[in-house]
Amino acid sequence: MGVPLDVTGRLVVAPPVAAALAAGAPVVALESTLISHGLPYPQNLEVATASEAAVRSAGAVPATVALHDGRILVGLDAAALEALATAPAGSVRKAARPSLAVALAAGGWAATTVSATMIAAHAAGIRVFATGGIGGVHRGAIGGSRSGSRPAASEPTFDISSDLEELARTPMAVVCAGPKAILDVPSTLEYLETRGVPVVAIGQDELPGFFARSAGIRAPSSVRDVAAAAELVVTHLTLTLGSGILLCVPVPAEDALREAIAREAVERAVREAQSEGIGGPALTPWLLARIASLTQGASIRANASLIVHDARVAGELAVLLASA
Ligand code: PSU
Ligand code: MN
Repeated sequence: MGVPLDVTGRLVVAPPVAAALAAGAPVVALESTLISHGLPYPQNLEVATASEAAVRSAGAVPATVALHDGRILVGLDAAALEALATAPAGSVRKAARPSLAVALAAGGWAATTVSATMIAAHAAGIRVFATGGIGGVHRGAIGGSRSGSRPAASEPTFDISSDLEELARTPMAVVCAGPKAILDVPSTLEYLETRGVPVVAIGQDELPGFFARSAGIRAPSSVRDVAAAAELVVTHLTLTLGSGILLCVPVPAEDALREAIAREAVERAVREAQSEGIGGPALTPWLLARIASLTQGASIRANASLIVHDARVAGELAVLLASA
């Protein structure tokens, strides 16, 4: 067809992001599925705007990633953020590695998950990315579950997020508040270990638990602060192993859900999703919305707070890496 087969033809890097990258200045990629599918309006727009502001206040340039009319946008302006946040339910696709081509071919707006955002950010030359919680091994994906339970009679769903494979194959630092608590967290950690992804908690020994400060298990490794994390990131990326590195910071204490409250809501939502036959890419948004209603909005406060906090920490990390 004579079409150049290269992602750069699809990539549109916003001028402030391109300028920062050309100057070696710090840049932080942000994803957009949490805007379109993870949080309701208006909290989604507030979080998207506050995350960009948090990256800027740390001294870095934010680059929110989304797809529009066949192009991969790295860096959105205020109008684009608003378009994503206010689009009618169901009108924005959720683009992950397996659905990236379909979403580009379909045109219109699509939001990028962790996997698709990593692809875009890496192609643009960005080394730091902040999200809320990564996707992982869903409860029941491998039959029984090591986090909570699923009826014993159920067949394995094999629902394992493409986020994990992306972390295994794309070299960048991803800052999150831990794997989402809706997942089988121990199995998610095992998967990441098998695929060679370091998982590092910052500031505590316990793995952050997304809605709660702790997942109730020890993190595979931990560092004292962001400066120590930056050193580890440099060492990891210098090895050119090809994999990313996952940095986990706990949700700010004032907005965290109590562990027991979070666990109860998560387990009930997972049971209901199973009995209602919810699965595939719709599962994560469905669970997050159901938990929001079960906790009367407290989970949204925690989710919003941890996303903005992750963006700030990622900004600090990017600044340290730019001067390393
Ligand atoms: N973090 C949040 N809310 C979200 C997500 C992350 O606080 O909605 C999104 C990310 O885009 C992540 C996706 O990649 O959820 C995981 O979806 P799945 O389980 O279908 O792979
Ligand atoms: Mn899935």
